[in-house]
Amino acid sequence: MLRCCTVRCGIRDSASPRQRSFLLTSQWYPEIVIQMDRATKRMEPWKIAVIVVSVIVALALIIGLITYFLCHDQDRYYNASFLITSVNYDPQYERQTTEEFRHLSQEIETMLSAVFKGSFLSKRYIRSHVVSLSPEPGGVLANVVLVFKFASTDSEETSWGHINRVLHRRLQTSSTFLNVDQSTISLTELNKEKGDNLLNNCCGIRRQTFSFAGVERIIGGQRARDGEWPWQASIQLDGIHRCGASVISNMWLVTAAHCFRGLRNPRRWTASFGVLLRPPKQKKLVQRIIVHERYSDFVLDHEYDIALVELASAIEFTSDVHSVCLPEASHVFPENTSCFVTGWGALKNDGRSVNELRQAEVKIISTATCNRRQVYGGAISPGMLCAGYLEGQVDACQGDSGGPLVQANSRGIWYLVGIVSWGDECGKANKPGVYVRVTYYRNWINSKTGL
Ligand code: 4AZ
Repeated sequence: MLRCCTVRCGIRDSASPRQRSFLLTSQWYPEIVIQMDRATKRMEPWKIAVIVVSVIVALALIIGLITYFLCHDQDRYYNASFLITSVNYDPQYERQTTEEFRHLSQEIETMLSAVFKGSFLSKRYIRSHVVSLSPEPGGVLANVVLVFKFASTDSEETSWGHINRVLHRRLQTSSTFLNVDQSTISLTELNKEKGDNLLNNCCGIRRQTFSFAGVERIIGGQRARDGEWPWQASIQLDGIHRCGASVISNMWLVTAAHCFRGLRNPRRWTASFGVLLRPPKQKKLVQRIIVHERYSDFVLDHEYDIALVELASAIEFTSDVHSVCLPEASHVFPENTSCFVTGWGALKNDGRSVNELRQAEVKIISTATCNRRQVYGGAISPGMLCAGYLEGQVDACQGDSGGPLVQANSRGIWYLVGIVSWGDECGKANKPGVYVRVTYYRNWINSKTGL
């Protein structure tokens, strides 16, 4: 275009640089404008549309990004500690899974929930979780992780100040049972990593609340979502899924003994974690397999169907992979209460395993009912537990063996109730799933793992 312009404007080669420059500004410029004007006029409508749409999209993106960074909510974690003077320290508070720990923690969490829900922070408060109860002169020192949702525009100092003020103003007077010494209240902000770490190191916790859409089945059921059952593991022989298992610490899994029938060489076994078998979130080599010493590969009465798997290296606990709580040996899970069984097992009897983890809601059936002649006719021993429905349909199946049957307590903490063990086919009427009763083997688990 410029070359064509030189000819048309008639700039003389003999003109001096000053003259040239003058000629360029006074004579070329209008011509260029005219030319460009013509070019624009000549531009095809679709090109104009593309340019306009691109500009609009770019602007929307920029505005979206700015609003996201300025206005989106972010979880903030805090560590609160305070002395409770109305309770004497009980050595049972040392372990998170005792009834005593559960009871006091529930009281504390309910109190904190009332404190924040009754304050101007009600919409910001998400949850509180007691992580430890320790002895202190004059009472029990409670250590709690608090989770809030603040807009990213709220400054850290302001959020901390609001929470601290509410704690100091309302904590003392909020419970009739718990007396909090105000002078001991301390609040520190935790970064996300530290907050997540503290929560992920507590057993039986789920990152978020998942709603259950009625009864879902492993046989023909719906898939579980990321982080929904973070303690679920797959144990694999030569890289192929064989059984389910439950994470009970960063080094130990618990599963069914029959998974290792004739195959007890740990070097052939690996464990994977995460809702998908392929690709998994984490994978670990197996160091040691401990099958219950009274389990027999040859006696088919399904007794002592429990085994422990020690990993070669520790699992890195995340929101998607961490442990379930083990119940106390004395705990009783009442009949007819709801549990969930999860696994990659078959969707029909003698079917194949699936790649996506599935879940099913089942109910605990009393041993008396399960031992009825038309059900299992006396085959259910004290170390076993039945769960499912006498009408059938909802059940665990082949490939789910070794996997968890879990129940949430009133604090929303999940406990391992059973281990998928056996059954007469899958989903048949009067033939519910039979599970290893974890409370019955609680002391055996402790004797092997120290947990
Ligand atoms: C199995 O063979 C198996 N319906 C597991 C669970 C059930 C039946 C069989 C329960 O691994």
